[in-house]
Amino acid sequence: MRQVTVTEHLLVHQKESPMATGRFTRLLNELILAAKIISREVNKAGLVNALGATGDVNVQGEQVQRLDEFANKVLIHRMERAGILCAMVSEENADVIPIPSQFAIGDYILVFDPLDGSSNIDVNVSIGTIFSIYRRRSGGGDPCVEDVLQRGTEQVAAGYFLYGSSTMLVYTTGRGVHGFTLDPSVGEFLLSHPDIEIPRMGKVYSVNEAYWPHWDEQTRAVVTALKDPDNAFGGASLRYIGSLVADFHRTLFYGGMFLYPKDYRNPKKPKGKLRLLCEAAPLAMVVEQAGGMATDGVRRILDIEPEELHDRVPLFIGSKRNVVLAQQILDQGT
Ligand code: AHM
Ligand code: MG
Repeated sequence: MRQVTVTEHLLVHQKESPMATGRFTRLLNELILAAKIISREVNKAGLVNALGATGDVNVQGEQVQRLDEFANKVLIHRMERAGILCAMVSEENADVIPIPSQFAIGDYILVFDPLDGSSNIDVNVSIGTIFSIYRRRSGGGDPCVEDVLQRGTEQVAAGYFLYGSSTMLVYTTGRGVHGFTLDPSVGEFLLSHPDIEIPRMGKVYSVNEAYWPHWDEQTRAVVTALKDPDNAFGGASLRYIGSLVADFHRTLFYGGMFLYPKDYRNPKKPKGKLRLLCEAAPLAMVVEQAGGMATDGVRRILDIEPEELHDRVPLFIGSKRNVVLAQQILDQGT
């Protein structure tokens, strides 16, 4: 059987793009190597004392897990040496991560959530790495925060690695969405899901419904509609893993909608929990490229101008029909 490796796939795309210099392909290849290292560590986590918390609290006020820290270090270590980036942003770091002066500087910016779904690490539930790539805005000199604060529409590429029952890479460069599965026997990601398209409508909804008391009336009305067998949503099923990458991945293939709304009565989460740059924008690019939709309840996620590196945003993401229907219910309250 003819099997296409991710490198081959990247090279074909590089050839099709008039702007391609090969640097972007190198960037993705470095990222893939980092993800393979993380995947290896995740797979043997229970054996090598890699589970549990470090005792530190990150910039988001969350417990840092040992594997969070490991994944963050691997990504920074590999990517700063690649010679292609001018800066990085990690969910785990408060500020922009500069490229040390001993390494070559490029003009791409990498934004990532090193290990999404950390709270699931110790119980062997799927987790993932989310990434997003931009070009820098300004010319030379040290890149500043403004270089990084770009709308999702400016993303050159975005995707995620899912460390699940198998390790997968799903990514887009703006020409459709493609999925690759890591074949551990050869250490290569092989094309397993070309041209992924999300169903136009799906019956599965995904939300942490324990937050019902924190939601406003419109959000409650959306979730009530999702349960109603007579509603246009079609009488949904609920699935919630608590790992965004895993919940998103299921939504991408089965259709439906994932939502993490704002917590109206929770002063800690007035905009929900998820981060615009590290989580929402990359998945919004993937879902749109697959024919789906992502909003914050009012605006298209990709059009939102970030104000700060770790801005949070409510997220409604999935099949177009589901997100439009949710939007219509939310609009009724405005
Ligand atoms: P993390 O990036 O620190 O793991 O946090 C984000 C995670 C998402 O993966 C998931 O969708 C969400 O937190 C779950 O939050 P909650 O426990 O509030 O439902
Ligand atoms: Mg996350």
